[in-house]
Amino acid sequence: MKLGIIGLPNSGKTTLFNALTGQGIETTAYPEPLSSEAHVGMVFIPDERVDRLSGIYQPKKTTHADVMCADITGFARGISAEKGKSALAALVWDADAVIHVVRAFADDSVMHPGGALDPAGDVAALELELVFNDLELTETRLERIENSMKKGVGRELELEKAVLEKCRAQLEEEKPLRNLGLSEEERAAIGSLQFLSVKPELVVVNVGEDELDSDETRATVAAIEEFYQGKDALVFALSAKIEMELAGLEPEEAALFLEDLGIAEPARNRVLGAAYELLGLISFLTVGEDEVRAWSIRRGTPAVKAAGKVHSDIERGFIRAETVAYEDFIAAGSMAAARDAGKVRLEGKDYTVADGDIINFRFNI
Ligand SMILES: Nc1nc2c(ncn2[C@@H]2O[C@H](COP(=O)(O)OP(=O)(O)O)[C@@H](O)[C@H]2O)c(=O)[nH]1
Ligand SMILES: [Mg+2]
Repeated sequence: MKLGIIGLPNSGKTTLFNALTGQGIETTAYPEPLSSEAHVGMVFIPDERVDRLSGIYQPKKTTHADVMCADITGFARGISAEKGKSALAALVWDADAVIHVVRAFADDSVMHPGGALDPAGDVAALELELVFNDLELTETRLERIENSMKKGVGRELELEKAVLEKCRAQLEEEKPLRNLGLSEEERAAIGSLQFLSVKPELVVVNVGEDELDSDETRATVAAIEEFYQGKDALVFALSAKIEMELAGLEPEEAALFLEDLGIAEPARNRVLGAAYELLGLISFLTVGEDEVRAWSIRRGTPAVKAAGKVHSDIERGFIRAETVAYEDFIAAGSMAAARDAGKVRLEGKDYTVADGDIINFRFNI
């Protein structure tokens, strides 16, 4: 699973990347040169449950769930026309979801590629690049399908053709595909095409540190929310600069800094929680004296596949998943008490793992 950070130059992508990954990549007040090299890092997903279980078990090792994150450089207005769709697609194609950073901080020392602050306009401009990419892709594919059908082959492509026509109409109106709200079946029909404007998006409105809670910020967020219509997209306001500073502080210092700013917790936690959800991921937990750990799986994953995350031998030799919901475990106070209360279930291969399940896999090889 991979998150890609996109945005116009100087919107604060690298700053946010540093805040999320704890890395210290150089940020620049001038647009970075166009390059296909993304900065890549792992992001740990904050999870209070892991911290609490770790407090209870005092394991040798505590491991949070993680996802890969890439700071993608090279986006600019007009890039789809200038560099062509393959260049654009190459930048983002392997991201499962996108964090789209929008500049809303005023700072004369940081060049603004559009000349002046215009967060909603910038959002529309970048989405338009994705839309152009997808429109070209749609037209090329439709032409192919129509040619095949003229020759009397490709009847199985009827559904794909119908979905593509729907997509074309949407894209011609310069609207992203994610707003279409395609069904699972429709998505599957066009699944082989690398559409960009269909990827789920977390839009981060990067505001100045004194604008975190202002009317102007709320108005900007509302305008951008209207653009996305809540379909596979969430909009947050934060200050990437503050988040990056916070990420570099010791916990006590960070707490003081937050107090100074009048913020309850770093936006990082909310952003990552939301990103995790957009990726369609949930966590199950394993506990013990050696390790307390969160594992990410796609929502809907059966127990036997979840076992495979831990080890392929456990998947192969799967017998049962001894499962207790995190809340039940905490309410009972210990594994023994949870068992006495009848809260520890023995689940089979096909059991759909739920977020927060604490699982002990029984297996035999
Ligand atoms: N004042 C202010 N400056 C910021 C903020 N976020 C980023 N910057 C500055 O904007 C410039 C561009 O940031 P960078 O993360 O390199 O942008 P990128 O081109 O999107 O990767 C740098 O000088 C940052 O220090 C912010 O929230 N407030
Ligand atoms: Mg950058």
